[in-house]
Amino acid sequence: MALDQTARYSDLSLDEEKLIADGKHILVAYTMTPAKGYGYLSTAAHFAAESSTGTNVEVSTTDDFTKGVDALVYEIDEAKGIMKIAYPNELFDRNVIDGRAMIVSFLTLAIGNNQGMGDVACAQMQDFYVPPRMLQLFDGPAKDISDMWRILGRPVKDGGYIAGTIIKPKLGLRPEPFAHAAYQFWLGGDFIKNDEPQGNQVFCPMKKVIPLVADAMKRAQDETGEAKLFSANITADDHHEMCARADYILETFGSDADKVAFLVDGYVGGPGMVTTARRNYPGQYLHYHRAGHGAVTSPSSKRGYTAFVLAKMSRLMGASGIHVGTMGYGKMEGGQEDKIIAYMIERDECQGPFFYQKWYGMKPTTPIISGGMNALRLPGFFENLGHGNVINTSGGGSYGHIDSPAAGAKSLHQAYDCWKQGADPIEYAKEHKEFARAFESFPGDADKIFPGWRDKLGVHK
Ligand code: CAP
Ligand code: MG
Repeated sequence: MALDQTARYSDLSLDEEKLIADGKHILVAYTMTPAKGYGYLSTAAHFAAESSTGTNVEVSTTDDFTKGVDALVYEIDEAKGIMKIAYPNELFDRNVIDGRAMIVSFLTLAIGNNQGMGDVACAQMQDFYVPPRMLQLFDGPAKDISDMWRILGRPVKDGGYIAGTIIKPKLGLRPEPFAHAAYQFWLGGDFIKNDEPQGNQVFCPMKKVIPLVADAMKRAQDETGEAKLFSANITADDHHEMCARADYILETFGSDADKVAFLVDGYVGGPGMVTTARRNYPGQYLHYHRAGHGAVTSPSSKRGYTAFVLAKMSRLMGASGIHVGTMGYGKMEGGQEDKIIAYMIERDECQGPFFYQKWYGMKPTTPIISGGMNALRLPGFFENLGHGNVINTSGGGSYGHIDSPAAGAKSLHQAYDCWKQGADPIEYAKEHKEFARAFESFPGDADKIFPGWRDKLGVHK
C-alpha cells in the first residue's frame, strides 16, 4: 500500500487569490489522470511530493524547514481531471553568478520526474503563474519587434507586418544558389531566416555562405533603398561553437550586423542554448525556433506541456520572438483559439487558460507565424488574430509563387495591406498583380478559401 501523502502535500483550504496576493509561490495548473486503482487527491499529493521535496516514502532526514518548501496541491477538480499546485519560490535553483532564476529548474521540478510516475496515467501542464518577485529574476527579452521596426524605418509602436521567408529548399543549396535565393526574396520582402536544420553542412559551409548572404543583403538594400533582416541559425550542442558561429556572423555582416537575428532551435537545444544566445548577444534579436515541440505539445498529447506553456516560458528565457503556429490557417497543427498564445507573449498582462499574468514591463516576445502560409491564407489569419504586428515567414508561400520570390514577398505585403484596408481580397487582387498571381500559384488554397475566384478574376487555364 502506497504511502498516503495527502496530509503533507495538499491543502485544499488554500485560496488562489491569496496565494497570488502573497506572491510567494509559482502556481501550476495541470490536467492529470491517475493510473487505474489510484485515488485523485492522493496521486496529486504524491505528484506534488515528487515535484518538490519528497519521494514515495518518508525519509528520516526531513526536518521542519524542509516541510516549509513542500509543493502543495491547493485545488482539484476530479471530474475535469484538473489539479493545481503551489510551488514555493525558494524551491527553485538560483544562479551562483548572479542570483537569477532559470527555466531549467522550473522544468526539472514542475514537469520532471512526475512525467514518469507509476501511479500517474498522464499529466500535462496547461498554464503557470509567475509572481512578481520571480518574474524579476528571469532575463526576459533584450530585443523585441520594436527594434526590428526601427531598423525597417517604421513606427516603433504598431509598426505592422514583417514579411519574411525561410530559405527553401530546407537543405541542399550550395552557397551561391543559397545567397541568390536570399537576394531574390529581399527584393520584395523584409526578413529571411535560415531553415532550422541549416548551419554548417559540408556542401554549404558557414564561412562560404555567410559572406555571400551579407553581400546579398547589401545589394538588396542598395537596389530597394530599404533595410533587410537576416535570422542566422547559431544552434549547436556546444556553447563555444554557438559563440564561434555568432561571432563569425556578426563580424562578417560588419556594418549590417544590427540587422542580424540569431536563430536557436530552442526546444531541441533547451533553455541552456536559448540563454547562451540571450546572455552573450543581448544586442541581437533572439529567434526561438521550436522544431520538435510537437513531441510534447501536440494537441493529441496528454503529457508534457502545451504550446502555450512553451511560449510563455520562452518569454521568461528572453526569446525576442517564438513560433506560435498559424492558428489553423497553415500546415501545422493548431486552431483559431491559439491566438491566446500570441496575446500572452506580446501583452503586458493577459488572461491565460487558468491564470491572469501581469508581466510588469518585461519586453514582449513576437509571435512568429510560420508553416504553410502564403498570401491567400494571411487575410483570414489577421482577421482571427485581430492585428498584424507579427513576423511571418512563408517559405513555400514565397518560393512557390509562380513569378518570382520577390513577387511572392510582395504578395505577402499586399495580403496585409488588403486586410488592413478591410478590402475584399478578390477586388483587391484585381488591382494588385502579385497578390492576384498568388491565386494561380496556390490554386488549391484559392479554391478552398475563395471559391469561384477563376470566374471573378478571369483566369481560365
Ligand atoms: C516553414 C518551416 C518552419 C515551420 C515550423 C518548415 O516552411 O520552415 O520551420 O513553420 O513550424 O520547415 O516547415 P514553409 P512552427 O513556410 O515552407 O511551410 O512555426 O509551427 O513552429
Ligand atoms: Mg523550417
